Amino acid sequence: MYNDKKVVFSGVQPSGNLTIGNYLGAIRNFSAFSDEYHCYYCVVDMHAITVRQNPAELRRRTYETLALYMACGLDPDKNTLFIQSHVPQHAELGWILDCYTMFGELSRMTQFKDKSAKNADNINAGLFTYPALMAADILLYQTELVPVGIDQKQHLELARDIANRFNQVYGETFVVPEGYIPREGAKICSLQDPTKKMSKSDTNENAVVRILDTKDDIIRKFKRAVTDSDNRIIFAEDKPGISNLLTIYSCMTGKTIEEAQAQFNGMGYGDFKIAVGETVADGLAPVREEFARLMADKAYLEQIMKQGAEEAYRNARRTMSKVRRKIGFTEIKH
Ligand code: AQP
Repeated sequence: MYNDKKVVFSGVQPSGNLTIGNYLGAIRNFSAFSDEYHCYYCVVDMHAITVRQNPAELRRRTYETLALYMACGLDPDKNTLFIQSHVPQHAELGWILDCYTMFGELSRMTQFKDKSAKNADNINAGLFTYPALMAADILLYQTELVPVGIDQKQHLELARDIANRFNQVYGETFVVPEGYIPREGAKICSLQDPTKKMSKSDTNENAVVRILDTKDDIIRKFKRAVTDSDNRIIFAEDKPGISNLLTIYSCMTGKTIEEAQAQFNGMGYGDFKIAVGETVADGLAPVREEFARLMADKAYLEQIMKQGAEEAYRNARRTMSKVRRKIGFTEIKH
């Protein structure tokens, strides 16, 4: 805890155009913490390069992700918004924590298994040690709470294990963080395979609704969403497509699943899909407008990056000096 406020940390990879999964499962929930906590929201570009990125696109998406944070309601004067690679302590602590993370633990990570299968020609060491860098991101700021979607739960548990292990060896060094997984929207699924989560790097564009898609594109994708051969609009385990659409609708409107079911009772699937598409497109319209305004002022975005990096750097340094002392690194006075 610094400045008497407890800390929240979360990050998003600029590894693709963000989806409504990233929005509903994570970003949209971030601003709720801004008053009570010191919030660090990071664009984790170092994580993004665990999968090969086009340099110009990575740079553009880094600006875009920062602009999206703000367009989704994060005030840069109330939250520390920054880019991971601008604060070198992430890499420094990441390496140290690699040495406190077991090969067996990393081997069990389902995201590593999924991403290795998808990128069989580039199963690099960074992809494998990704969770140790994520632990560093979180532990560097003495974070209490990490708002994430359910896919990050396993990584977060590993971050807790690493923190506990380090604390046991060296005495209290890190706050052991808790996850904050939203009750609704923690796993938004693909529109083409609703048994899988929606991912920004999915190559099937019909599977993914992006925050910045046009209204027409959003409605077209929802119209093509995979459902089933039944005709009942109910939330049920054997109806993943319909359940996913009901979840998306309920997250966008704030209505409960029961209210949504009652509202669509008796409607055909075609009309239901259009109604969900329109709700999503209209709900995201203000975000798209604010995003366009922010992206037109690159100098302003750079000023926010600088302000965020300086603030993050100051607090990251405090943790690092403690860590270096505890593990026995020598220090020189500058
Ligand atoms: N489908 C989802 N439903 C709910 N939450 C989700 N998140 C991601 N997908 C969903 C949450 O968004 C935050 C940022 O995710 P990330 O950028 O760190 O990477 P990810 O979890 O690997 O997300 P993607 O979209 O699947 O990216 P790629 O395709 O690059 O791997 C996290 O809090 C995540 O839980």
